[in-house]
Amino acid sequence: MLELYHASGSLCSQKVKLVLAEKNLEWKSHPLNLLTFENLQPSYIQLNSKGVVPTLIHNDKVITDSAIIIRYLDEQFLHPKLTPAEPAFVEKMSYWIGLQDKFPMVELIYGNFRGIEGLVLRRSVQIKERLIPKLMQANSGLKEQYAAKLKDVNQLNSTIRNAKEIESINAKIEPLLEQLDEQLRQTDWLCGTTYSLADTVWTAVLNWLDELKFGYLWADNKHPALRAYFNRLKARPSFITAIKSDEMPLPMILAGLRRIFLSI
Ligand SMILES: N[C@@H](CCC(=O)N[C@@H](CS)C(=O)NCC(=O)O)C(=O)O
Repeated sequence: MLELYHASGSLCSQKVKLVLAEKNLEWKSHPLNLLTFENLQPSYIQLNSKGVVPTLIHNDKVITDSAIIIRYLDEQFLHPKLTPAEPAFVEKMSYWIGLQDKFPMVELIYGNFRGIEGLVLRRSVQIKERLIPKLMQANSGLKEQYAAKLKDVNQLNSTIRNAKEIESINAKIEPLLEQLDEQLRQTDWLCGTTYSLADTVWTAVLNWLDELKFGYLWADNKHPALRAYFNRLKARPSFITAIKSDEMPLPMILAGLRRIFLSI
């Protein structure tokens, strides 16, 4: 039995959901509401010390971090294999996953989201800065974990409030897309002729960039190979299952809005 702690719309959860869908695996869903800070509750911190989604449970084993989870799933569930057979392509897959992992997507999302969603996300970070010290005080056994979380949250808040830093993160998107485009002019998928874990990771990222209105970077005649690739990714059934149907249920949205704006 596979169990996944995840959140609707979360980039890192989507990477795992894509792999589960590609492999047609059944899983038990434990949705967390990040807007009511369920991920910061002591019971979840005990499972995932960083208080982030996703977390996978398989045969009583707890696995955290999306890059580790997707590799684990590919090792445990062989059909279809999402790691290329040739060592050179395996190396390439690690390169593409690592490149994405190093890119500050959280800062990019929190710094660029416009409208009400952006406001909600940025307010949630400020609320976390006040909430975590209280949780730390009430749960002395988890002091270290909450202290580390608070540091991360303070860092995130300082980055997203700094327009220059967000601008400099944004300026790194196009060179990244150019790298992808160059590869995709040579091969259909990032690691050759077959779809791999690298493609699942970049599906979630490109979709988020599109949501954040960076899709113009591969529109028109810019990066045509990347544009065709994104269309191929969107045509896969896994995209519908893991991303298009990944909407936050209304009661969760309302609970989140109440928490963020009315502190209830
Ligand atoms: N490196 C981790 C990052 C996980 C992560 O940052 N998850 C975000 C959602 S995409 C989260 O849980 N944010 C809530 C929070 O930090 O409070 C992974 O890939 O699993």
